[in-house]
This record gives sequence, C-alpha cells and structure tokens, in this order.
Amino acid sequence: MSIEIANRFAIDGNATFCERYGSGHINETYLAITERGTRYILQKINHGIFRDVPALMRNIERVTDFLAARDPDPRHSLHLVPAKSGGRWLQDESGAYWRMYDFVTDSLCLDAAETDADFYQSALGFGEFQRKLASFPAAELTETIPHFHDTPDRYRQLREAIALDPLGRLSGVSKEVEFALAREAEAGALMRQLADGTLPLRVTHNDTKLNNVLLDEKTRTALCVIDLDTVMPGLTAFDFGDSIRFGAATAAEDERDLSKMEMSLELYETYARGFIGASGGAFSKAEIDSLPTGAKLMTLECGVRFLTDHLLGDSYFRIHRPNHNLDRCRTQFKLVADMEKKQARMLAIVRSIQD
Ligand code: ADP
Ligand code: GN1
Ligand code: MG
Repeated sequence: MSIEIANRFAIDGNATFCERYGSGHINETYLAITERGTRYILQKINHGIFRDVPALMRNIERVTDFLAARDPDPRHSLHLVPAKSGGRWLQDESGAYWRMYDFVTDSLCLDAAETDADFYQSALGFGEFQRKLASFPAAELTETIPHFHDTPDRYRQLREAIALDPLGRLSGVSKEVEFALAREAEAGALMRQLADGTLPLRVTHNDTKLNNVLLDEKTRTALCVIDLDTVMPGLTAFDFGDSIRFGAATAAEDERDLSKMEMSLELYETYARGFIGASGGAFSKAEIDSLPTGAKLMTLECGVRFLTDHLLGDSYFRIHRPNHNLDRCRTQFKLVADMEKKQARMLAIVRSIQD
C-alpha cells in the first residue's frame, strides 16, 4: 500500500522498497527507496491530531521555502517532493494525507546523545533555527495544535480525564496524580509572562527532541532540523525546555528503572551554551531567565500529557507495551523533582552564559 503511495510522488524512478522507519510517536514514517537507490521519507500525517492538514502543510511549505532561500545547501533544510498530481502533499482514497521529503543523505538521527558533543550540536541546530526564523512573519503561521504548550490547558485535560476515568486506571496512578496536582499553581508561569508582555512570541519548533535534528554522519555536526508539524508561534522557553527534558536526561523517556533518571547539569550547560550562542544574541534578559522554567514546565507538561493519555486509553502517543505512557509519565516526574533541586544552579548557568 505505502509503496503505491510512494509512487504517486515525483521521485527518481520507481519505489521498490517502502518500510516503516524511525521512532516518532505521532506520524507514520516510511523509508522509500527507488530501483536506482534514491531514498525518500514518506509520511502519513496523523489527521486525528492535526485537524487541518492543508493549513499544516502550508506552514511547512512556507518555512522550508524560507529556510532554503537563506541556505541553499539541500542537506540544511527539508525539501518536499511534489505529488505527480500537483501540490506538495496528497490525500488518498481513504482520506489519509501523505507527504514526502528528500532523504537527508549521510545523516544520523539519534534517540540518545552518544557524546556531549552530539547534544551540543543539536543545540546549535535548534538555536540556528530560531535565528534564521527570527524575521519570519509569525502571525502568518497557523497554530497546528492550538494550546500546544499551554500547560494550564494540559492540566484542564488531565482533570477531565480524571473525572472520566473511562478504563478505571485512576486508582493505579494516585501518586502521579498527586505529584501533578501539587504543581498546578506553577504551571501557568510562562503563559502569564506571555500574556503580560514580559516574554515575546517567536516562531518556535515546539518539539525539540534530539531526534528531531539530523547530524552529519561523518563530521557529527548539526545538519537539519526536521519534524516541522508543530512549528508555530511560541516561546523560546518551550524550545529550550523540551530539548533539556529529552536530551539532558540521563535515561530514556520510557526507562523503567527510575534510579537511572536525573537531569545532568553538565548536559544542561552544554546545551545552553550552544543554544544561546547560536541564536545570535536575540534573547532578552527575561527570556534568558525563563529558560530554566521552560525546562521544568515542558517536562511537567509532558508528564501530564502522558498521564492523561494513559488514563484515556493511549489514544494519542503510540505505545509499544502495556503501561508505556505511565512509564513515560514517571520518568518525566522524576526529572521534574530533580530539576526542582537544581533550579537555582540552572538559572545561574544561563545568566553566566548571557553575560
Ligand atoms: P514524528 O513526528 O513521528 O517524530 P519525524 O518527522 O520526526 O516524525 O520523522 C521520523 C523519523 O524519520 C526521524 O526521527 C528521522 O529518523 C527520520 N527522518 C524524517 N525526515 C527525514 C529526512 N528528511 N531525512 C532523513 N531522515 C528523516
Ligand atoms: C511527540 O512526534 P514526536 O515523537 O517527535 C509529541 C511531542 C512530545 C513527544 C514526547 C505533535 O513528538 O509533543 O513531547 O512526542 N508531538 C506531538 O516524546 O504531540
Ligand atoms: Mg520526530
């Protein structure tokens, strides 16, 4: 089936291979290869989560065109392959939406940094991404998932899931619910600073996991930021925070042995140096001060989202084993607890870099 879809795009010959690829939780990603050996990334876009796919694709077209115009190296930005029927995406007979990208050649995608230098490179990639998009007219982008990093809204959804408890899972997660609710008052800190004008709205990526930036296989330097579905107006603290949540953690997002999970201050500092440095001095003092809060709130929010999805029956994040989202929630809350102990040092680090 997917091979037939791959052949509806204007590729280099005929696709003879098309198989599931990568470890994302949301879209269905395939690697397609033609008989000449040319590789492509084919994706079935999750229409349940992204309600207005044409608007989402318009965002991606605009952002990738904007980035490519400023840096024509084909390995430095994503390139959409047109459908043979015209346009840069297609809808199949079942209503599913598909898009295809050129495969970024000789690239690496890491689920965990192998060295601090890998993580530093991801910071340069995402920092550069912010710098390049600083002049993009943010208001022209559609919000592909409204309230995406509106943490109080994520709490509202958690409370709804608690009230519904459709699968009777609530009794098994009372410690996690208690942990989350004890921090609800702090959850609005960034949204309040956005509303009162302390923090500026920027074009942000919003899903800055390490595996959403590709590195050069040989030089291991940052090549290309990928997974642009959530590029929309947001706060710098969202992008910084989500990177720390994922990449400064000492264990995987779904690790079951919580004793392995901490936030490494060394990795935090490494990332902060790369990100702040590459952003080209764009950040205000208030934004710099918001970065540690971003790390904590993005981690708390992600834990709240995993918990909500566990209660509702795992309909959002793809799971690969029973209680997978609960395991993910637990790692996030363990990280939050660790970050709480380290907040003062986290703030001192970003301030020292900016000075
Ligand atoms: P998801 O939203 O499901 O995370 P991504 O867009 O991040 O989907 O893609 C999933 C995986 O596919 C990535 O982690 C990466 O390994 C690979 N990938 C995506 N786009 C490209 C590309 N243009 N070139 C090479 N690999 C890619
Ligand atoms: C999802 O698509 P992927 O796997 O890169 C999610 C992020 C979460 C992340 C947790 C659109 O990212 O918000 O932080 O899982 N993306 C969406 O691993 O919800
Ligand atoms: Mg991804």
